[in-house]
Amino acid sequence: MTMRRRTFLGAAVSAAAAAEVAAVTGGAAQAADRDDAAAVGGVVTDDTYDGSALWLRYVRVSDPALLRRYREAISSVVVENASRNKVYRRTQDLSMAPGSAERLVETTLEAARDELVRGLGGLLDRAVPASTGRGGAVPDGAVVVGTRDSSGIVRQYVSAGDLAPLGDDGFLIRTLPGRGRGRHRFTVIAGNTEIGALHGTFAFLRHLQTHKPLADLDVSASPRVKNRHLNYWETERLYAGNNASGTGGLGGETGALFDFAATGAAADRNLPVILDRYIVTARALASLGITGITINNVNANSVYLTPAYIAQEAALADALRPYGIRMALSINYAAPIDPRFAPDTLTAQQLDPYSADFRGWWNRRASLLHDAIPDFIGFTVKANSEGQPGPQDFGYDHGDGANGIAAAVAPLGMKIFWRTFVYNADVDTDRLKRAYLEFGPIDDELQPDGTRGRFAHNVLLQTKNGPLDYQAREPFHPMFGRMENTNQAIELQITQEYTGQNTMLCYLAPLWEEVLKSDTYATDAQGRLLPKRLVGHIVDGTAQHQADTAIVGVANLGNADDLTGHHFSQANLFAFGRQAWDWTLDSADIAEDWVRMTWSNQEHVVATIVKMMTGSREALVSYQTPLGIGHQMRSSDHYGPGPSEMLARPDWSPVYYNKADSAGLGYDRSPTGSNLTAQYFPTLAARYGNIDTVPENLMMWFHHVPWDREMRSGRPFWDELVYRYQMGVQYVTWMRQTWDTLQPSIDARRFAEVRAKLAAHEADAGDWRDTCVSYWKQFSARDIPVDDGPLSVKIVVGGRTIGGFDLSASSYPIPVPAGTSPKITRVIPADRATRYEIVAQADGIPGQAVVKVVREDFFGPLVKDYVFVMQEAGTDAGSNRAEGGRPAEGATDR
Ligand code: BDP
Repeated sequence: MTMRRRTFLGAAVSAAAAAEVAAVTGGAAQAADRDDAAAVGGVVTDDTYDGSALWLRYVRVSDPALLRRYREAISSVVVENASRNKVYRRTQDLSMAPGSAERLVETTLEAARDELVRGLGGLLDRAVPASTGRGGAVPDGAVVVGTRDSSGIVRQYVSAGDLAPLGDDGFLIRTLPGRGRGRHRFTVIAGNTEIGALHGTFAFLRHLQTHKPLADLDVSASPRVKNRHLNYWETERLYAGNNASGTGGLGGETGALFDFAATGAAADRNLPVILDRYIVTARALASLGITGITINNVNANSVYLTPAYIAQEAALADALRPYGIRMALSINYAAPIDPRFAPDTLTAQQLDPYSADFRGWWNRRASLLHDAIPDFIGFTVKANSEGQPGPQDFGYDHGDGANGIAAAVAPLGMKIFWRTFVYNADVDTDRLKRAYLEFGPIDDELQPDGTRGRFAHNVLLQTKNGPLDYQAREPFHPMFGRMENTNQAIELQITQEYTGQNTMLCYLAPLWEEVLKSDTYATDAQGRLLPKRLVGHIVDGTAQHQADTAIVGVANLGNADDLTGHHFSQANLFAFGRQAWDWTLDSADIAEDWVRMTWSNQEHVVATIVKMMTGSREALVSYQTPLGIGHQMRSSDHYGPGPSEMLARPDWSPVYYNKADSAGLGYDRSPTGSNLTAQYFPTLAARYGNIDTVPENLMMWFHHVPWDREMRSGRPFWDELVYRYQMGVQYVTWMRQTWDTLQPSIDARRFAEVRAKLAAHEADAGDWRDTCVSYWKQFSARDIPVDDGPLSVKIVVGGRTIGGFDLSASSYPIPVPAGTSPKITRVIPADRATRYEIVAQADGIPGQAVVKVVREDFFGPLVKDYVFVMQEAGTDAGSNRAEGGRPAEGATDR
């Protein structure tokens, strides 16, 4: 049993094994069916599995009836001319590291074929052989992959007209009746390009991985956004390194995904050697339809432009190319003065973006890249931002700088992704207004030919989703909709810098969905509302018809076994890719697919994990930055709370954002304050500008909120604020407890790893709550609210009703007069929707009772285990008097 599992299940089916099956078996299935259950109860477990296959884990279909149907419908893979269109390969001796499980393919159709052999073999738990399909009828149960060019079968069954609307990247999947008698059927997966067919291959496998019915498939899909791109910051905000501390590397590696300069034991694993994890990444990104990776940090090290590195990059590009993943680099604007390029260097005076010197230099560098990597995408540029050099250092603006480099690389077919994450303090006192003030006028500028907008056609402005910096909640960036004349890219952060890093379970797709589906209320030049005007429409070009479009995710990959540092962070990469392909998708549906592909198809497991995920981001907002307060992160790591921090740079400081004082909390960006609201289109400017109409979840983003302001719940702002912090934590408690219930259904290693993360998550969420609430309390000068919170209860002991429990406390001393029973005779929840259970009673005094209180709130279930410590009344320990004689927050007689 164990041996068989190792051979056939999931990640254990190596590419080499899959290729062997494909090559050796030809048309005849050689392996016997494996009808016996793969594991007890039809649930597949491999208790050592480490997560390294990401969502491409092809485990045996656990539902026996479904497995039977799949096996009836699928018997072989047919790929004609799989080896004909060899992709360009620069590195002659490209090779996998010794002992690798993955293998290099030379064509995209080989990648598709191998994936099907591996995937179907795992899912069906029997060999599904591949053939070249020459001659004769299409076999019953065949899965045929190709283009009209590569495949006679595709040509015969799929018309050019059917494929035309799918573009270069899209695909269709159809179940077709064979020619002949009986219920003969087969499946065709086709694209206009081999990459399209590969995308379809992964979509087909996903269909099976998520246990969807196979009969009469007729699916087609194509992406809404042209460039679906990762930015990989190899040195920064890396939470997935194999070092236990989470950020570094071991054994000479840096912890980054790609090894360029590893030392010691890992030195022989540097590129051009290809490691398994690069191919797993390529396959995983192809499964999402990702089109490119900028492989180095935006605070760019120019070493990536040196010949030695370019040779390594070429090898990586060679390995990624069959999967449709192209490469780009981040550059430093002033690279031409870097002595590492001597003798080909410029002086600072020559960094004039209009000069032939400057453009010539960039053209020469880009040409080196182009020679090595003919499909090189171009450059990502962070300029005049956080200390990076840029055109403003030499008397020019962002338009001049972007266009200078863009002109240099345009003849090579390359693009420039120019980041708008700039916040020069001279521009405005409100950091959030600065980017638009710098970029807006360039976009509006009248050109000599009568058109507007100075940015070149091969420039995309890359703008973070919000005007601050990847916070767990921000309003969308006001530039979306305001940059009618410029290509735009939205930049999302997949790596969880501000959202719990590799400790907290925070599913980010709801955040991105919220942004992409936000109504900009953008208008045309006559002030009429655009018919399509959600942020997603702006990004995909349907609102304002920009020629080029992009969605960019700052990736979270490293060399950890699970590649992302937290098993649930894999979901964020998955969701990013799915939303980049189609931003209209529902984040809960994406979560469901991921759970089925990654954990289990058992319905209760799916429902439970999806529920955990979908509320997790709102919970994090709640215990970190509720009601629209921005950036309260500890500056040292952006993980923990730092509400009292004031740094040398005000706009890096939590106090700059919270503006806490005795009147209230929050940053006034309304017309009475910084007037950021005026950067939004009129409908939103009015809505956000007025404290009575601003959504409560953005209230402190735009207003300084008085402590006593009445909130929609009827509570004063202060009470609501404290309850929000508490609710966020109690959601994490619910997640932790709920995960424990899944133990029988989850493989042991991953179960334990997630369990440990959730325990740390809960403790750290509590730290956020306590640090922030106690700091705000110094300004509000109000008591911690008790008794009417979402999880508040009173208890009756010995005929006395006792309440006043601060939800943040971990236990509550209850004074019990001598001779009285310590039993809780009643529990009185503040709200009727709240359920409770007395889990334990005290047997005597001293003793302990536990009451579990549960309710569903707006972002999910909340749980609080009240631990009551019954103590003899009158003793010191049981006196429950706080300083000043006021009843303690823990136990008040009512
Ligand atoms: C901030 C990160 C910093 C990045 C910067 C950026 O803390 O590491 O360099 O964003 O996007 O959030 O340029």
